[in-house]
Amino acid sequence: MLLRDVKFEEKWLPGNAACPGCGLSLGLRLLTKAIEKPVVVIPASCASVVQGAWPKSSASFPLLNIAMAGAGAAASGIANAYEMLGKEGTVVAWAGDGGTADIGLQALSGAAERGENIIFVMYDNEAYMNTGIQRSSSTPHGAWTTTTPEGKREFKKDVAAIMLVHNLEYVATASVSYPVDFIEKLKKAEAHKGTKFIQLYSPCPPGWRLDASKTIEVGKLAVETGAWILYEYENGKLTISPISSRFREKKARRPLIDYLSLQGRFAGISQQDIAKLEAEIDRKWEFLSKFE
Ligand SMILES: Cc1ncc(C[n+]2csc(CCOP(=O)(O)OP(=O)(O)O)c2C)c(N)n1
Ligand code: SF4
Ligand SMILES: [Mg+2]
Repeated sequence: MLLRDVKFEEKWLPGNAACPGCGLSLGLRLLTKAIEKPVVVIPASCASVVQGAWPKSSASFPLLNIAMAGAGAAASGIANAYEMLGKEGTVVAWAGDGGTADIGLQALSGAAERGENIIFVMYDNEAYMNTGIQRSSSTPHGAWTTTTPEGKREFKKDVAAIMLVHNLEYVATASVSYPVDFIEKLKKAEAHKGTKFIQLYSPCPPGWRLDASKTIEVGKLAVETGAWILYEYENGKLTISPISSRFREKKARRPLIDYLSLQGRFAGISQQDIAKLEAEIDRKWEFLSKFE
């Protein structure tokens, strides 16, 4: 698929309340270009706010806003109801990193264990943005948030890896900086049975202290430095996506500082913490290679 093959029709309408350069808003737009009949469940997050209030909502598709912990459970119920009623629709849980990695992990794991027929997208902006940029378990080591003023001490929780061991038919990582790759992964996910999981890199300019014009650039740098690895796990086999496979060798990657220096949230990071982040990137590549 090429970018020119992506359909022009817009179902996530412009004029919504997202900040300029918002990754999750771009992600939702791409979702509606990949999935013909999306039925979307959104737990409390920026995604519940930026859509606006009915009847002036930007979402021209069925959408249910629910409590923060329950995306996996609500999506399960809707998927079963659609099946029983013989209604057509692809049920997608669209949850932030807080609503997935922390509050919401239990409902997601339960849905996966039951094999509910849903696509769960964790749009990962690496903090609780809607309530004022608090750290989540998905915030990277060294990043400033309002609750980690000197940089987060812990490392990012790897939710996609947690989903890998749920033995799902399809697990993938994607990025709003690579729209065709994300759309193709959504289409693949839709074709599989049971619970499918995609972790989507979604920059948040205010939360990352990033210039709003740099959303796509920072996502590309994340991939080119090896910090965000695009891959898919399909029927028991993990494949590094072609975009990321060019950066498998360490010497092919750009220096991590190119990625960090674009974002004010890393402005105070020490050399020692940069070295720890680099080591974590190497560990992640090594970890994924075990599933190939
Ligand atoms: C159980 C519960 N705890 C806290 C909140 C308050 N709350 C609403 S949105 C939000 C942030 C969600 O973060 P995330 O899921 O990462 O989405 P983002 O805002 O970053 O898009 C929080 C903490 C809530 N609604 N429910
Ligand atoms: S705060 Fe961040 S995630 Fe929330 S609407 Fe603005 S850019 Fe998007
Ligand atoms: Mg978040």
